[in-house]
Amino acid sequence: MKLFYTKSSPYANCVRMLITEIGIASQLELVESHPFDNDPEFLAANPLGKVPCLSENGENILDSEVICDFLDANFTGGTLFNPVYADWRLKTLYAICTGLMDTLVARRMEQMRGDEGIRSDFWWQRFNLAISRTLAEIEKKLDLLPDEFCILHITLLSCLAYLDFRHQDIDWRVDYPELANFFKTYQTRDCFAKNRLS
Ligand SMILES: N[C@@H](CCC(=O)N[C@@H](CS)C(=O)NCC(=O)O)C(=O)O
Repeated sequence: MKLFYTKSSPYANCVRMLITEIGIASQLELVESHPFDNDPEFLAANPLGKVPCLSENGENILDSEVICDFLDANFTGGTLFNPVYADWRLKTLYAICTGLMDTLVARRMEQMRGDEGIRSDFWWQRFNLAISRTLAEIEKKLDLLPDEFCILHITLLSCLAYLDFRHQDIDWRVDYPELANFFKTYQTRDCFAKNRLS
């Protein structure tokens, strides 16, 4: 199995963390492929031109959520997803976390547009408000997280790490101390420590 990824992608980071968590690194070939390089093999695997993408026996699997679900189902019988699939509240919390990741990446793209002098104040403001509302909502719902480590932990860890990596102007630890505690608790876990964003 071949995984196209970048070290800077929070989506790919979820997949990398899951691979470490379930101990299947030796079964995957990791191919670092920056989407902007438009590598033909990568574009043939994912016409959307986005990482991550998993290729397996001529079959391409995307996006990050589907890849994580596929690997978890095939190698653990669903240990990391089952607790979420069993509870609609957790499914919703998972959707909120993946939605937060989308907004954080959209804010990053807006930063890059800023480098071209075309940042939109309207969207910048809108993303900022969505991010603060969503972090507050996740903090309120942290108690819902199952004791057993699952895909929700991975996704939330990846969001918080991405905040530190690309959005250092957002002082989330001050405004959301429970999220800071969560991060502190899990940042030493192997799957996180071995897959830093860079
Ligand atoms: N929904 C996708 C999103 C993937 C995504 O947007 N990846 C970004 C990197 S963080 C990307 O490859 N962007 C390149 C582009 O949009 O052209 C997933 O969960 O995998």
